[in-house]
Amino acid sequence: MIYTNNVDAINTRPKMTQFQLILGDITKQVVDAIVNAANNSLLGGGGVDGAIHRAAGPGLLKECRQLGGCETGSAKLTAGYQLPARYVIHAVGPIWRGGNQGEAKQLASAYQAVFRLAHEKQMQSIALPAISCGVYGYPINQAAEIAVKTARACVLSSTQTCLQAVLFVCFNDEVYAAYNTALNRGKK
Ligand code: AR6
Repeated sequence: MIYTNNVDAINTRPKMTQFQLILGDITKQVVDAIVNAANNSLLGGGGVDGAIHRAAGPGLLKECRQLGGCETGSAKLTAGYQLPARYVIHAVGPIWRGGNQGEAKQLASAYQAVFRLAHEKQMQSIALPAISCGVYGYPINQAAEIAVKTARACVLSSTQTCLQAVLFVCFNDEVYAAYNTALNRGKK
């Protein structure tokens, strides 16, 4: 089941960028790009990465093999193949090692890289999972704060953003609650 809750909007003249919170599966989202929580190899894995590769079909792995991997805190773009989304942005977040190994900066950097690519391709809508919050063990409340704060800053700093919708896609209630808190905290 998918619950949509329009939780926030940022006035990025001349258009509004709307932030939406969704409980559901990112592979089903009809947007310009879905974001993958990938690893440095970009050759697939479990979690949301596995789900995206399964839904996209073998063409995605073939293209990923040409990319030469991706550094932590960066992102790379591919086509979406059999997904409803036109593109996949493969972002690599940090593995949680207790919080004193630069994880917060790396996570913010991964989100910034996503927004740079979205801006370059003049995307109107993107869907993001909770990068690093599964296998990589990042505490969800801290990660949600970083995701929301960085997304807001990226949208606000771009004077010509085409982004009209930023979807935070939460796979379970705990993730949803963390994003809900983070989105509400930043509201004035
Ligand atoms: N839609 C939306 N969110 C999902 C979905 C889905 N279909 N499936 C899982 N999630 P994870 P990471 C959520 O582990 O922590 C892979 O093996 C999940 O509940 O996918 O960045 C990669 O290849 C969690 O909240 O990514 C890397 O090796 C969030 O997505 C490694 O895992 C991220 O969990 C990356 O680990």
